[in-house]
Amino acid sequence: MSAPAVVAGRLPRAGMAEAAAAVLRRNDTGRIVRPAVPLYPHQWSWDAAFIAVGLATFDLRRACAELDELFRGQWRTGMVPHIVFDPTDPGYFPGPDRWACAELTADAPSELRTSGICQPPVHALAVERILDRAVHRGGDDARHVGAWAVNIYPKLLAWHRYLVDRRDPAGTGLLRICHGWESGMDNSPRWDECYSRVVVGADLPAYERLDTVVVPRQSQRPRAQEYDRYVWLIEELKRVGYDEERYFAGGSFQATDVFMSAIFAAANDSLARLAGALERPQEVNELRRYADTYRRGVMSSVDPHTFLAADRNLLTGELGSVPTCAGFAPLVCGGLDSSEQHRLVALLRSPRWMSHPQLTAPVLASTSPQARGFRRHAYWRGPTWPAMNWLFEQALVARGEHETAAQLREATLTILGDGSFAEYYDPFNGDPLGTAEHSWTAAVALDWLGDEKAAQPAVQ
Ligand code: 9WN
Repeated sequence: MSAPAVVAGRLPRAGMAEAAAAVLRRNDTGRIVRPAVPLYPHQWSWDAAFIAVGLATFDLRRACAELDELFRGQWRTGMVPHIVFDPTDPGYFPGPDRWACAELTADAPSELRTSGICQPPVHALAVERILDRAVHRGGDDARHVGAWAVNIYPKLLAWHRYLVDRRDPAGTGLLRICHGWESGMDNSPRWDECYSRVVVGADLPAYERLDTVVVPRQSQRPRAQEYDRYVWLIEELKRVGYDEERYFAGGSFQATDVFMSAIFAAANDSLARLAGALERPQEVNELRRYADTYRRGVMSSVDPHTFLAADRNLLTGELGSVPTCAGFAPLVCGGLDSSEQHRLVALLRSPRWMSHPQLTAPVLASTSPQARGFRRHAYWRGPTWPAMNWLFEQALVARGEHETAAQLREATLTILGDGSFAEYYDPFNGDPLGTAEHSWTAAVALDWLGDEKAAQPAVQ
């Protein structure tokens, strides 16, 4: 399929779904849909879930296969690694040799190579969304998806149990992370304070970045000093053989992640519904308990002065104070009473966020445009990410905030009308940033534009 012509620099809405599907097809190796070529040539954990949601709009079986492929990389502990490497492509740093997971722990799979950290658990949300579409569509494909769900359910359950057991052994209701990459918002100012305490060892093995070759505008990617810290943390993880307990006993980056915890609460709701459909009452109770625990954890992180949820540096006890989109985590998991929800949505719609006078359209910037550290081009420090807008749009629908959801959806689709399907966008003028033809951007556009819109939002 060739991409439809861009009319006067803007894609007509009708042609956008076709163009987005063409992006996914171009990024498809036949086995995985790469996030972007050549910047991200492997399978990333949370990208794969968004991508599967997009694929489901035109090829349900392919959507299932995408998640199956990701779960082939699942560790014996249940962890779904943040990258499952394509053995044929050496074009990403840090690659499998640098992670050396299988060499250092028997928990990592030996038949394929992965990274040794994880990303937000959006997978159960994606599975439920795919199932909704399948039910809506009916026929053979729906039967296929039904059988597939039975098969993927225990893998999802093992993944959720991993997060509870290893990322929150004290049962606080907040998941802890060992690397900013685990949050999916790598370079967000959420983590500045945590990273400022990471001292890079003199014995950091030399390395060569590949991302800055592909995205030559350095201002759009993390800085060298930041990258050194990211890569150094891998060395720390290697030294403890990727053992979570040993890492959290002394590792130099340790934080609770409110956004990941909120996603986890919502994902447990989704998985509990699937467990119910599969008639597994004990697991329904277990998963509902997790959902409640993590919802409560997120609520306990809400700063009463800013109304936003805050991450905590576990090494200093300090709460994050920079207003980033992650602060709206309570919308993702639900649980606010109506006046609290009203207040949070009013903040979202205010000039600090979606109504900021310089925004080209009312999107959600990764960092508040009014924040001191806001940088409109810098990675996770200001630009808007369509995939995050989609997640929050789904959450707003689930919370009954239809008007704000529609505003966010329409604003994002307007920006996407340039046909670039970029990784992220300058929220002040809609310029595409990072890499073009990013799969999760195309995927969320497809979900929004899907003609058979599933009845339920992905987040419920
Ligand atoms: C590191 C693939 C991934 C996304 C992350 C995004 C970015 C990687 C990088 O790309 O992270 O994992 O090299 O910057 O921050 O959210 O999953 O699209």
